[in-house]
Amino acid sequence: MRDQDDGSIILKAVLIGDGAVGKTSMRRNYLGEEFIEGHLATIGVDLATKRVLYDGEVIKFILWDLAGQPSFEQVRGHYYHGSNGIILVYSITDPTSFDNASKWLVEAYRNLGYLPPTIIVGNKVDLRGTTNGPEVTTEQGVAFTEHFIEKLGVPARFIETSAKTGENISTAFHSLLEMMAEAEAKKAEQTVFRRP
Ligand code: G3D
Ligand code: MG
Repeated sequence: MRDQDDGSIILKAVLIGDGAVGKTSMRRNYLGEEFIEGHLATIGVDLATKRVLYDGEVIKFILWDLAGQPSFEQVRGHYYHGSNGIILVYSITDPTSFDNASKWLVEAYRNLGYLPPTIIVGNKVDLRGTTNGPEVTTEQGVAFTEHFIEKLGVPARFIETSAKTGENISTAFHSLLEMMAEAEAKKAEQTVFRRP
């Protein structure tokens, strides 16, 4: 989709994953508070945007972030609609959030009917080795992502981040942008090709 004001390409990405894994913190770390463009009060979603230059084109990158997890049941359809990319977040300090990661992908697929480019994020790496409880290892994250790519044939990448220290946060978003831009370019090519 293109912005009607300046013709820039609009790419939408949704943040998904269990509560308290750091989705909002990641978004804030990447964009800062001031970039919140709107709040869809009725469905409890914050929309944050950033204009980025990719391959000589201005891209308006819109991130959808749930303002509160509880009301999500009623809004999922709206939330996922038209997504060009997914940021699936779990916390390395919360193995349950990792176990639930595949459920989130299934639910995204159910709502979209396809899976767009996805970045799988193990957040809170700054806490690795500091908790007394079980943690999710890098190898587990890698294995999950490889399994996902193999099973579903979707472009996906894995990264570990800290929204607290900022480690790998911009790399994660840029990596997703790259995959989304590639997917869009491919779609555009196919459209041209199909024309009589
Ligand atoms: P959510 O949007 O996925 O629900 P939030 O998660 O971004 O609201 O984060 C939940 C809590 O985890 C917050 O703590 C936040 O500060 C913390 N957090 C998020 N990312 C990181 C990280 O990378 N490292 C550490 N150490 N903490 C993180 P509070 O105490 O405010 O609830
Ligand atoms: Mg949040």
